[in-house]
Amino acid sequence: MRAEAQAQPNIALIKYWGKRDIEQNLPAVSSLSVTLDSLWTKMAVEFSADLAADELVVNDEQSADMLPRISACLDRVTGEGRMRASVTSECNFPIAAGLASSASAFAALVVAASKAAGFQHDTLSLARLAGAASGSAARSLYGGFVELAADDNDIDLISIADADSWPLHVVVAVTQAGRKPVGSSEAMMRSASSSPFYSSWVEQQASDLATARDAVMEKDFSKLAAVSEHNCLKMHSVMWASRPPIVYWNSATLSCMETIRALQKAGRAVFFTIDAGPQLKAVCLPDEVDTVSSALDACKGVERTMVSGLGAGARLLESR
Ligand code: 2P0
Repeated sequence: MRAEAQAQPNIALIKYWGKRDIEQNLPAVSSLSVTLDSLWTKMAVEFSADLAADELVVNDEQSADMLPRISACLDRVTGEGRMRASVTSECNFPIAAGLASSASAFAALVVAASKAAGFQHDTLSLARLAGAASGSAARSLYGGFVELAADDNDIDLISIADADSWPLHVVVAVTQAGRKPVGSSEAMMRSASSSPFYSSWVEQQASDLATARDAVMEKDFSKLAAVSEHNCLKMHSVMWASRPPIVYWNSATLSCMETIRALQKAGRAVFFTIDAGPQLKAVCLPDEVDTVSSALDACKGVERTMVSGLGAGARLLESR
């Protein structure tokens, strides 16, 4: 009746931006991500006949705003008519700030809920359940380099390379840890309905994905860097050209980009990516971590940096 699971966020190198089906939360484009190891969310789920309503505690505080999405996700995992649940979450990094906290949260939630309710879902089924709650969460069920294929009626997932097959590191520069002004779902819908660049974005995604997949297979850092930065900037161009525009960056985000450009000019193996928030994520080879962290720490407006290697997919911690 009680189970606890852990999942780590993932960072998309080829981005998910846009929905094919809003009701089922199916992505309009395929994506490719890396699962992190040192940032994590733990979720404990306990079903009880004594509860009158679902409860959610995040980092020791009641959290009413996320509860409807959590309850809907539990309904999908167990079917309706379930017992009410007490859900307790712990997260070691800023929430709803463009750091993929919903990805690790829903990935951990489906694993814990499935076990607590006595189901034996396979990983793909769990990924689809997580993806229905938050598109990027499906990828956190898997470790290492993960590809999410957006097919006509559902999603498919595959870990294309293990975390230890190519030990890339991610340095996250936190430029503003507060909650983002526009949620991803709303921003994606606005992009699809008003950005003149949206259809080109969708059309070009298969080609970017193929290039990135080849780069991972060949461990070709320059190739992965070029396609990832281009894909990221295209996604943000779609947003900037929406009406009203969606601009997640701040001036520190731009300073961080300039810092990465300077490191690249100096021959360092590093590239950047930016999601639905003002934080910059620098992806680099292990030898470059100290240099990249120090350079980003020195950027005006950077509150802190966090370093992570690549890690495993969501997993059960305990159940009883
Ligand atoms: C991604 N992002 O691929 C992209 C890049 C943000 C920018 O997936 O609406 O929370 O819940 O399915 O997964 C963030 O959006 O969106 C996201 P929903 P989600 O990581």
